[in-house]
Amino acid sequence: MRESYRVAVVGATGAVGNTMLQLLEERSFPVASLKLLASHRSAGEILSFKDTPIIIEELTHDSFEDVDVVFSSAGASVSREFIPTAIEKGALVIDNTSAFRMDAATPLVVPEVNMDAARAHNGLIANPNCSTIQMMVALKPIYDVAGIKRIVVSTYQSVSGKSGRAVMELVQQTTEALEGKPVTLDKFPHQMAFNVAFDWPFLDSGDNEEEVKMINETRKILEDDTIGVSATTVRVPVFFAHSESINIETDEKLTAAQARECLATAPGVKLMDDPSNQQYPLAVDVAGEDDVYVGRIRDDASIDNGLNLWVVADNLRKGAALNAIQIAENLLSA
Ligand code: NAP
Ligand code: 3JN
Repeated sequence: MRESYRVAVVGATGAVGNTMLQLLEERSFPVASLKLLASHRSAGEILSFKDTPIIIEELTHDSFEDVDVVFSSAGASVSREFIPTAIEKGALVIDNTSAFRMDAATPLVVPEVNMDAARAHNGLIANPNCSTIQMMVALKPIYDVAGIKRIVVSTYQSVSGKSGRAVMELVQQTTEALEGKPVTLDKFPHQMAFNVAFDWPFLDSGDNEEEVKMINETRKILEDDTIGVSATTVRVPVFFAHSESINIETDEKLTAAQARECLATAPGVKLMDDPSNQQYPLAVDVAGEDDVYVGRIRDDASIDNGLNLWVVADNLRKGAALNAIQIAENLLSA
């Protein structure tokens, strides 16, 4: 690793961008200089990094002069427009959006799972969707020892996955609903307070975009086009951390006890599986944590090689900013 790097954060004022700044500081990422980039709306505002105020700049094609590493999270269309310029200027870009995830020339990386793929990059590495990342961290150790034929996953996704403003809208809706007033609908298509809802654009197939991301990204990361993935993604009135109920069919028999043993030492995984003592991962406990928590591991007696797992992770940390920083740390230290 060089002594330090000139870093730019695109989307610095957003929920992911904010977490990125927090983690760069927390993990003592070797930052020589830091450029905070956002839209014209927040240009001129000030954010603080290591107690130093930094003025937010409007993102333009000139933003990447003298930048070594770019962390980008301002939406897919912004990435499509600006990342090619950043690469051209010689920066290493870690992109948190869906813009290039399925591009054959762009590695899609979860460090605990397929860090080797990152090393073949052409200046750009894509961070998977948050729901895919936590599922991959939990399932790769099982995939390696027993193979996986099919995954059936249902998610319980927190509102912070949508945006910083969505978090504020749930606060507002909760107050309104408790006061018996009509709820404000701005970011959400439905009432989110006291509700369980679907929150992503639907495709002609009936799947929504989040479900298709989970399916395609899983196959790309595992480099396995034969694996079956059935996903149902759901938004719940939780602020931080996504939970997932995952059912798998393995190639070789793996009992729940063997799966527990396998996950106990897996990188990035925290096993929390003692239901008789009420020990299992809960979103409120996992929010703010770095590991992917796994519990409620059970044999699924309805098929020969079936297992059930409950997987929870902080979607803004491991699901987005932390995964991106870990990719950069790994590449730069090589
Ligand atoms: P957010 O809270 O709404 O923040 C959006 C950020 O993008 C803000 O900093 C905003 O700046 C900036 N931005 C918007 N339009 C821009 C433009 N034209 N030029 C420059 N900056 C612009 O959203 P978020 O939750 O942080 O998510 C941001 C993006 O990250 C998402 O769209 C998604 O692509 C990605 N994401 C990925 C994951 C994952 O699963 N890995 C999870 C969540 C999000 P202003 O403050 O100036 O508007
Ligand atoms: O909804 C969530 O919990 C995660 C959302 C991620 C997201 C939101 C808007 C645009 C993405 C993503 O990371 O796939 C995108 C996008 O980049 O397409």
